[in-house]
Amino acid sequence: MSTFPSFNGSECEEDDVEYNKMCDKHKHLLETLPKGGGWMEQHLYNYNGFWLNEMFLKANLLVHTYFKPEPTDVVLASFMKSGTTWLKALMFSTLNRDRYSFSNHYLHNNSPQSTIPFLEAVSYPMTDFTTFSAPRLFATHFARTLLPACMSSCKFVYVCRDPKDVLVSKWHFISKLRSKDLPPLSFDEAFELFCLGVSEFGPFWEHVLSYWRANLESPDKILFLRYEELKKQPEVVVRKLADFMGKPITMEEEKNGVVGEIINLCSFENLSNLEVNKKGVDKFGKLLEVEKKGFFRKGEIGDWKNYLSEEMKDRIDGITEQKFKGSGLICFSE
Ligand code: PAP
Repeated sequence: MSTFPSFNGSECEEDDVEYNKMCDKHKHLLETLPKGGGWMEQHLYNYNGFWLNEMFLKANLLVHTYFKPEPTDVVLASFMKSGTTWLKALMFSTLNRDRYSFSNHYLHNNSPQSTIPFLEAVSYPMTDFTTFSAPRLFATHFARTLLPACMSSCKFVYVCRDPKDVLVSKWHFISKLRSKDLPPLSFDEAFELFCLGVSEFGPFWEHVLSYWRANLESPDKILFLRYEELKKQPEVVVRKLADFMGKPITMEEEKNGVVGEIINLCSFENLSNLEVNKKGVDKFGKLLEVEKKGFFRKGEIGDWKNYLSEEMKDRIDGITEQKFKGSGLICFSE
């Protein structure tokens, strides 16, 4: 039994009728869905209110067709660049704290990305996730409403972040992944697209709201976190994560400083300085490779101040205020 995957699918018949039907649907959707300007590729497609590229649209159909959730699953959900890498490391090391010593840890030799598989990275035939031990951990950037309804039996950890920092982080990240056939995406263009909601997995605000509404409906099923609170009070969040994943920190562990060990192991300073995270690539499915160091940039709150004019800041804050109005969600005030 393994907690983390090899990401390889098992063999199955080539003429899988269901798969072919799904591919036809994918093709039809690409021909008919509304298109918007892509960050990585030329186009994004608006699927049920959210913008996906061709690969992520296919992954979404695969998840709907083949993914079989378990009530014990814990899914880390986030909009891109909101703290996923950090949460992957924290959730994995919190859940598996009896399995690895902090002086010789899995994360010393393996990237955080390898700990929890992304649902967006699934391909056909799908990995046999039934071999994973419970609770299985998954990650996703899909909005809650794009996931199968039967996943309401799972638990979700949702992490959100100030959209201004998300935009800056995403622009840096995507600039490196952008197709060489396209001209570079200027920050001004990225800003405009982001404000219009045209952004992989976006609109940002609807994404946050999709999980916030689910959180209001079933508070025991969703742990709603903010990158900023994690930066300010990591120990509070680690204890919450441990409780939520069904493995509370014991008195003995508190005495032994386990919470501090987890925080230090997963800190930006520690992870970004490990050799394993400085070289090579993380592979996501068959089509996407990302340089490991690309997941670590500054890891700060408020870097947007170096990129956004006062007018740009006011525009994003205005959209946030208007979209979150009446939802109970607190805006990002930094
Ligand atoms: P993803 O959507 O591609 O998975 P994600 O991990 O959500 O990316 O976000 C990356 C951001 O988290 C980067 O922010 P920045 O561009 O503003 O610097 C990255 O630096 C930051 N990050 C990664 N690991 C950590 C960490 N351990 N602590 C704090 N921030 C981190």
